[in-house]
Amino acid sequence: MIFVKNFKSIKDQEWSSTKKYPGVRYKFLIDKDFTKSSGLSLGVCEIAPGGELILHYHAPNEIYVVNKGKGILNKSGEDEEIKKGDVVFISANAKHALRNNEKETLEFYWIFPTDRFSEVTYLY
Ligand code: 7BC
Ligand code: NI
Repeated sequence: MIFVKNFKSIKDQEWSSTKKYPGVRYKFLIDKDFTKSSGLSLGVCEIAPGGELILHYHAPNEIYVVNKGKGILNKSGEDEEIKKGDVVFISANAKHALRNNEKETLEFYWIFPTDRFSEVTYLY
């Protein structure tokens, strides 16, 4: 089974957010809760200036693809600036965080090797 989905097609999907991550909002593009997909899932996340996806870890590996802006990636205690065009591999249970200290919104895609985002257990 193959399908193509455009970012514009999620215009109608409400942004999700959580109090844990101030200034962070996200939508789901390829995700078994929304699409006839399995094995992999992908969503898009925006971090507003001053916002932060706080330090966390989870059992599945994760990939980030930075699409807009710049951010500071915390790699289990070591900071590295990431920017548009960068891709990041985060191994299982590696602690990571991402904050936006810039004036421009940071946008990135995340990918999990799971059917859906909702099955990823976030630990802190
Ligand atoms: O963007 C979100 C929303 C909570 O999650 C993906 C980023 C991550 O590191 O797990
Ligand atoms: Ni993560």
